[in-house]
Amino acid sequence: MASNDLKFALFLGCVIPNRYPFIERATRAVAEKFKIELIDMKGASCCPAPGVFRGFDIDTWLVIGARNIVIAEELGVDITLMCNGCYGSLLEVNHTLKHNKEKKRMVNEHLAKIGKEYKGSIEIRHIVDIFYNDIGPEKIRNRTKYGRKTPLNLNLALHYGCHLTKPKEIRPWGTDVENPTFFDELMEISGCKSLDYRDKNMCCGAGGGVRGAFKELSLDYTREKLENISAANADAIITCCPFCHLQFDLGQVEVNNIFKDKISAPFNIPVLYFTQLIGLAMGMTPEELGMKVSPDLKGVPPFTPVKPILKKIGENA
Ligand code: 9S8
Ligand code: 9S8
Ligand code: COM
Repeated sequence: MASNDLKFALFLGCVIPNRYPFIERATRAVAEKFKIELIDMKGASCCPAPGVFRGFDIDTWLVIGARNIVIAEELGVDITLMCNGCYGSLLEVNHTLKHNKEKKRMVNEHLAKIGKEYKGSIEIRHIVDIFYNDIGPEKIRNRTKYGRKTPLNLNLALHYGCHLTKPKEIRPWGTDVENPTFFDELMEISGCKSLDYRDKNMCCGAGGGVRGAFKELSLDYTREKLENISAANADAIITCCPFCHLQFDLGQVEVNNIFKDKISAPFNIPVLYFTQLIGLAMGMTPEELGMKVSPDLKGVPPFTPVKPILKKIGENA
């Protein structure tokens, strides 16, 4: 069977295991339904984050990235991942090392100290790429058609995020990355509509080390995005990157505090990772998709409640 074709090493990155484990939960649960086999990467580290490490020292970024890629090379499978930043780093490290002999030699000199060698034998694939190009929107729509008694019928504000689409030359999305539609196509399932909203392709504000270094500035971007998203009357924000997810989810609470004099009313827009939406459309339960939190647990995500969505689609909130 073709199940073997969809076999990948799953690169987790830092934000999902540390801050948003439900993204992994939901993605694994939905991947299983589509017979995507995900293999753990023992010993994987930070990718390292493109907006941070690459900004300081390119060679360090290349060596750490290569070390992660080698883990999957040894497993003999391509890498898939759930974060745009990890995608940006590993994809671009891999591309650089496949094309630059000098850098490859430098990297392998370092890796030799731990008995490893970068070969350049695998590809790096965002999980959106797997769902869009390997499985395809039509198959997903077919699988979701009979998943629920009633369609979801939600108005969605999608956020692509910067590193998903750019630089376009080494990404699988075609040429028009200023107005991409692949993620919209993927999410228009179960009666859902992907809304046009002002400056849809603007950064969430978090990336490039901005959240770490200039929190208020980064949240001002988020405020602007939230204003545009709420003007479009979105029922939910859909992400494909845990860092964007954090910035919209936790960041929404922060925006409501920091900018309370600048905004007309506090925002309260549920944020879903895209595999959670696919799962809901397929009739999977909120529990299976990591959408239920015990009321006794404090300080765990989501910080902006997803209850309004669950209520709206008739799930027990
Ligand atoms: S790893 Fe460390 S900080 Fe992060 S999540 Fe995504 S980018 Fe890669
Ligand atoms: S975090 Fe995720 S991909 Fe980035 S740089 Fe601009 S947008 Fe949000
Ligand atoms: C954003 C990653 S997803 S980084 O902050 O640009 O490194």
